[in-house]
Amino acid sequence: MNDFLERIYSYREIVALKRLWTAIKSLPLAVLTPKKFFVSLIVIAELVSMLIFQTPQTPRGQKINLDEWELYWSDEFDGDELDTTKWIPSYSYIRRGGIWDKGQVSVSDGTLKIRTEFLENGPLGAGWYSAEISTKGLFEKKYGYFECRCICPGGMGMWAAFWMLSEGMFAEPDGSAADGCEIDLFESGFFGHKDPRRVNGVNQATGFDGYGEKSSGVVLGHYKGENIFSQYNTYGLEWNENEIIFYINRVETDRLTGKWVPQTEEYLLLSVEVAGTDGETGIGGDGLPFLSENSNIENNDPSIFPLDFIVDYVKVYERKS
Ligand SMILES: [Ca+2]
Repeated sequence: MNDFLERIYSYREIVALKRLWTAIKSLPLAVLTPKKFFVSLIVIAELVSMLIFQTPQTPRGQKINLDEWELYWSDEFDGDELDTTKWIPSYSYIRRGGIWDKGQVSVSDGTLKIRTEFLENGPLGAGWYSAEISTKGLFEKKYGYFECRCICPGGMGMWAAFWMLSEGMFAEPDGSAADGCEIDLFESGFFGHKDPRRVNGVNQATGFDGYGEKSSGVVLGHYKGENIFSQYNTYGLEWNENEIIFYINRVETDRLTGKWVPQTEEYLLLSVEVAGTDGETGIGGDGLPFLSENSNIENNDPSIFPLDFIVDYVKVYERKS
């Protein structure tokens, strides 16, 4: 049945269909308990809405218990500048519709801020500036629980992300993530979407074997957070030999096994990207299906800028032995 479904639906729709079937099957038993029955109806309504309108799903999986884990590495951004023993900030270069520059990175009040704004006289001239920071070469790790607590920048045509990458992503394609991959613990891109039901969610995704013809990728889904543009939420990934398990606010959204599980060290990235191409802002773009229809940064009320992606911490845990 899976092969048949895969020809018709994308991964996340198959997951929603399976969850819908499970919820429908549970209805006859749930009817004995009014509360359970009511919850089952809500779950069914949400899944039907996801399948028809692509609305975000509420995370409903297991909760991670951090008592079973110990802190291994962290940055709580307590100083007054970026700790460059942990992070390398991007140097000036054009990234999609904007420009990444380390001047857009600051640390204050216990938080990291990646600022997005239009600069007339930026290092590469006039343009929309934001930034990326990465632990490449400074901190790379295999397996663990990786979590970021942050407030996403609420602007159209831009998105924040907490992600992982490995050099193996760019190696000879081998049909798996074993030699390294990209994992997007979250990408926020729905601000300003014409359908308000889609706004308060993020994408979670992963892919391996580069970004060319042999690349494989999957968008796990579009999942709800709590007012992600004004409140702190946590986005996490549990990674062991057999699985990668995605979380929002420590509740599982989905998991992948087999060829999707990297078996080599990965580094961490935090970034804000501006939609467009070659430094020209624009709507959408290749490989950016999650962006809102209004996704040109120029469509925002100028008074929202400068706009910060605010990160309270990044923490990495190791399972207690
Ligand atoms: Ca590979």
